Amino acid sequence: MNAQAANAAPATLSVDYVAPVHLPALLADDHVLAIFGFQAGNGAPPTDDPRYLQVGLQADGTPMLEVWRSRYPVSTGRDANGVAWASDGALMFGALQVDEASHGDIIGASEHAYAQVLTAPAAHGYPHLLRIWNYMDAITEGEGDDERYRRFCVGRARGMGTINTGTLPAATAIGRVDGVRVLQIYWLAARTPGMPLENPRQVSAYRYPRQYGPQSPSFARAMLGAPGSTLPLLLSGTASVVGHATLHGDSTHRQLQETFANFEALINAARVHSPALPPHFGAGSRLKVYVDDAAEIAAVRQALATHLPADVPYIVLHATVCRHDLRVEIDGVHGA
Ligand code: 3EB
Repeated sequence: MNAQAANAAPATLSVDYVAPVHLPALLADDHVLAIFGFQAGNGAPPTDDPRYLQVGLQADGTPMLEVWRSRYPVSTGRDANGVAWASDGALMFGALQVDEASHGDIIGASEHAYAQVLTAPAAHGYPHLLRIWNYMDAITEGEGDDERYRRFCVGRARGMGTINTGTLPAATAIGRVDGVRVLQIYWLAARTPGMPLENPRQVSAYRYPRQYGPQSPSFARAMLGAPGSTLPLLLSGTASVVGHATLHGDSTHRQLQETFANFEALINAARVHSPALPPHFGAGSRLKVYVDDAAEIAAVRQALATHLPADVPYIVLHATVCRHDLRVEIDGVHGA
């Protein structure tokens, strides 16, 4: 452990959804680590603050910003390689947008992006990747191993190089429906390592069999913060996958049920190490719900009302899940 890590203040992060009218006040607050605006298309972002990222996913209903806040003041900047960042002495937010055509194709773009995802956090003194989000257009376009998601997995693994699968970050990889061929990636990294977790109901994604593509997906199912941190449990994109198979391909309702069963098992696995974590979603949880078919959003909202206590804030986004037979996926954070 280096001297910085030994002296680092414990990591702290809160996640909230707020109305966009609050953007100026949020930008003026130096405890804000990152802000995400969900809006399809490539319209100009409302600010060039490096903490703000416009994600090209259409939010259902009233637009909301996702805000990450720290207990510590934040420094920000943009590096020559295009990485926008903010850091608070314990955590680093970073974001990168890579034009696919400039790197040949989605394999080249993801390889290029991941070389930076692996080097930029370490260069800033936050070498431990906890959580990564990947957003790309038309994720299920292409047949068999030519599918864009499978090609993204190939480029991601090439860019990561030889990484120990036991240290992979939690992640989301979701399709935008905006036609913009730009890979959007953002991450949360830390001075001290977290604890990656797997789901006992699921085969580890990095061990998926060959039938899902030439390169198994490089992510852990969840990440716990280092002992002493007050980080919420960081939940990867979770869907109706049991073992390695998709279940209930014909029913969004049953896929939601299976997804919540997966979360319950994952949270139980986390509680072995962090018993103070509540066993069920509640006021300390924040969820992002990705729905494949926009026509099903109303029904999904109804189903969520039966699965979730009323005090769980969530947002619903129209997005393409990375397997044709997955109709819904959910990610989020879960804390006390
Ligand atoms: C799954 O369970 C659903 O490739 O980074 C979820 C979260 C999924 C992350 C990724 C993919 C990824 O396999 C898909």
